Amino acid sequence: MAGVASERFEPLDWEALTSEAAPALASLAFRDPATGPTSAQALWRLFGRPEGEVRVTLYRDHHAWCPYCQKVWLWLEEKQIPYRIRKVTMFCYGQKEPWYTDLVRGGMLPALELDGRLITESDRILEALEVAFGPMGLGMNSREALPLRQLERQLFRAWCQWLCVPSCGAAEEARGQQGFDRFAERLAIALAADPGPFLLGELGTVDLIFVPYLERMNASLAYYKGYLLRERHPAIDRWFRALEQRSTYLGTQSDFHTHAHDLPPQMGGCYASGTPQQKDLAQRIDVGPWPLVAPPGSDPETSQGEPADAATIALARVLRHRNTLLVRNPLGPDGLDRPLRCALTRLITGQECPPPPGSARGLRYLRDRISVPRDMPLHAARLLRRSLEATACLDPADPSAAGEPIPVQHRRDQDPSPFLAGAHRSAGVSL
Ligand SMILES: N[C@@H](CCC(=O)N[C@@H](CS)C(=O)NCC(=O)O)C(=O)O
Repeated sequence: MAGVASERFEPLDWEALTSEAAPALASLAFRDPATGPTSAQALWRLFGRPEGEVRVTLYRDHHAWCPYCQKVWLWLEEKQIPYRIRKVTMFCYGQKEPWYTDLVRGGMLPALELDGRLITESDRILEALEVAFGPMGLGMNSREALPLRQLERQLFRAWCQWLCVPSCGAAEEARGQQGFDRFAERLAIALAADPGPFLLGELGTVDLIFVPYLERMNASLAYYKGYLLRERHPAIDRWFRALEQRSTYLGTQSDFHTHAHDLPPQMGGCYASGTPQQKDLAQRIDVGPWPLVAPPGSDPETSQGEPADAATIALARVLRHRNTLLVRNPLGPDGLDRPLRCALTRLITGQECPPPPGSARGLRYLRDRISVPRDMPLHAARLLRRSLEATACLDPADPSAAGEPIPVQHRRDQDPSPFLAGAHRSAGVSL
């Protein structure tokens, strides 16, 4: 047995890893981005219609970080309107494409072209879509929807007031929370007024208007305040659970880690309460383990279990960008090649595979930059982060070495241009 204990487990080579990923690659190819389930990588969504019938182009951001884009994106997916997607860089993570600033002065997102007419401002876009293709549910300008849209803005302001204004201690934090809970409770009452899980009966535009910021509130308040929105407001949890039954929402849904780190530059800062519960939850969101709340409590991030193909999907997505990931990493291609194969071997086989000394910071750099849904779905990202972290912990030289910190003023570490240039091109897919 002594011989076995001292044996070093060799990582799989790239060829073996590629064949491990074959089933996921085949299933991802089978799920044609133009016609399959909602996917952040798609550049066309045809829903079985010919390209010639496409009347709509949606301009949205590369990383799926823009909340105003998400509601338009979801609307088109729910209504199955054939559309083309053109992706644009946000100021916080790179250089805005000049063709886009030529089209939209100021470069704000989203924008949408409908029958050749350019429309900006997400609510104007939704109105134009409702006119062209019919309302979803009661319609966003119905008498019933208008007060709910107002409530969405009130909740948004209360969230900003709590999250984005530095507080001078526990009393002010408590006031921030009370201000937020007041409007969250109103939403819960509106949700409870109807027997179904959605506002105003069936899923409608007004629900979609709530989606982007409720998702971001859920994530950011957990990370920065240790506050669990879904646990605190069961009607809101029921609404999320119903959304999580829909492949449309799952295709656009992000996770706590992504939002915790994409919001600060977009919001001009997010402030942590610093309580023990907050610190503990933030640490878990960054490093795991998942689920974030141990059973029997329910997972505050998702009601969906882990799909059987989550690990191979994560592997397939890394392989797609392997060269750029190696070049962009602080360890460089030679430094990261073996540690990354160790982490991917662990992801696929479960086998611990110690990386060479000095690898931990490169593995953690990558762990911290997996973005959901841009790169892969939530469960695949959890498994990949877990394997990267577990492999970093086996670094024989410095197992606790941190990766480069995630910037908070900007996210130029997430500049998409090298990935766009470096990806093996496949039709209809970006990143
Ligand atoms: N009121 C606008 C707000 C749009 C907005 O704030 N867009 C942000 C992204 S979330 C933007 O494009 N900022 C410029 C950038 O980040 O590049 C709408 O509803 O469409």
